[in-house]
Order: sequence, then C-alpha cells, then structure tokens
Amino acid sequence: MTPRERYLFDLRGYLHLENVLSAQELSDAQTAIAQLVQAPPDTLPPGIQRGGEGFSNGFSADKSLEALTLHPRTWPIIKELTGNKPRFNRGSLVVNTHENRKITPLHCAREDFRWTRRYAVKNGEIYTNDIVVFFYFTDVYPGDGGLVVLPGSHKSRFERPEKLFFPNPDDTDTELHPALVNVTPKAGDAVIITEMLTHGVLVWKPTERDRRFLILRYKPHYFQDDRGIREPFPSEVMERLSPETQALAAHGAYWEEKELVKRDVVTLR
Ligand SMILES: O=C(O)CCC(=O)C(=O)O
Ligand SMILES: [Fe+2]
Repeated sequence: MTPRERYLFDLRGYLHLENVLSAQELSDAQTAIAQLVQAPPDTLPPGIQRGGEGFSNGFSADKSLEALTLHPRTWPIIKELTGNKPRFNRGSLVVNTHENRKITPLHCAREDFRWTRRYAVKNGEIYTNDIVVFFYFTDVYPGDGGLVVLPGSHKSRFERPEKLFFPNPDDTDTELHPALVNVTPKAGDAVIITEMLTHGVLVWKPTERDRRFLILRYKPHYFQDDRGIREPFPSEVMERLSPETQALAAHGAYWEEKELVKRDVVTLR
C-alpha cells in the first residue's frame, strides 16, 4: 500500500483504483461473463447459482475471474489491511440492470454486526477485518446510479439518524445528499472498501447498458463467522480452484502465516 493509498483509504474508507486490469485481463473477464450470462441455468459450472442479480460463486466460472482474487494491484493492499493474514471468503458476480427498481438502503458492517468488525491503525498500518474488492467490467458514468458511499463513515462515532440521507426510499430519483459520493468506476477499475464504510446502491438507470462487477470479500484468516463451516465454498467449487486460491480461502490460527503472503506476485497454476 503506498503512502498515498494509505492516506486516502484512512481518510475516506475506500479507494477507487483506476485501470487495474490490462486490456487482455479485461477482455478475458468480459468474455467469460458474457458466456455465463448466456448459459442456460442447467449448464452453469457446478456450485454456481443464478439468483437475484447475479451468480453466487461467479468468480469460479473462469480462471480470468478467479485470478482477480490475487491481482498484483490489490494483493499488497489486502495483505496490509488484514495484517498479512488474508482469507478470501466470497466471490459473487453481479449483473445489475434497470429492471431492479429498488435502491439498496445504506448499510455497513458496523451497524449490522455490532462489535465484530473493526477499523484501526497501528504502527502506521491500517487494519480492518471486513474488506470488499469490487472489480468493474463495464463503465459507470455520473447519473447512471450504482454504488454510493459515505466517505469517512467507517470512523463515525454516532449512530446514523434514520432517514437522514434517503427520507423516502421509494423515491428513486431524489437528489443525493451532499455528504454521499456516487462512485463511478470504468471497466477495468477496482474499488476497495472496508465494510465498516456506510454504503448503498442507487437504481441503475441506463436501459441499454448494465453494471457488471465482481464482489470479492476478504477477512483475516482467523476470523470465523460463517456458521462454523470451515470451507467457505461448496466442495464442487473448491475442487476446481487453483492451489493458490484454495490457500487464500483457507482458515488459519492467529499466529500462523500463509506461505502465499510471502509472495509479492501470485500466479495461478
Ligand atoms: O451493488 C453494489 O455496488 C454494492 C453491493 C453491496 O452493498 C455489497 O456487496 O456489500
Ligand atoms: Fe454492502
């Protein structure tokens, strides 16, 4: 994590990284997603389900998507934020269209999960135990809708007053409160948030374009909140992952360190 990234992440609770994917990485991912979208439900790879606006375990549909869990641009940031003890525990693919007429209300892990989630700084490094990385495969322009964040809210000390930002959640055309920021990544960009950051989703307005992105979730490898299940992914998904991704998804004790974190660049076998 560069000093500039560290400063901005600490200040705002998120980072928007531009042009993370090379032209090849982006087109490989876009092709894999297009195939998934067109696939009849009974031909989806085992363990991938279509539901709501996306595909659970969609990251495992193709190596071009799976490789993003360890992308060289986000990997050092994920390592620092987890205190060098990362675990990858969820990877959904989202295809968000104008047909979904509802906003996703503002939410954050600090409000939803009581005291289990943390954000702290020690020895000049940031620690947070609930991290989300969004990789974008289509463009978002101002006014399109999509992700909104409340910069700085990961450190807020007070309860958010109900209805302060969206007095009427059914009014999907309301002007955005000036404290909120609509993040507008372009295809190939990534957004990293601590789930402590208050965020929500505006209705997607364009009818001729959708919003395609991957949601990759990370926690420290000793953090356990998935109902006692040791493996975060179903065995049929786990089986086809590369050894590096399997290692990234593994739990560990607090004092352990994965061999993987010693590497600056991890390539999938
Ligand atoms: O649709 C989005 O951009 C964000 C979804 C969300 O809130 C989340 O994954 O935590
Ligand atoms: Fe969220």
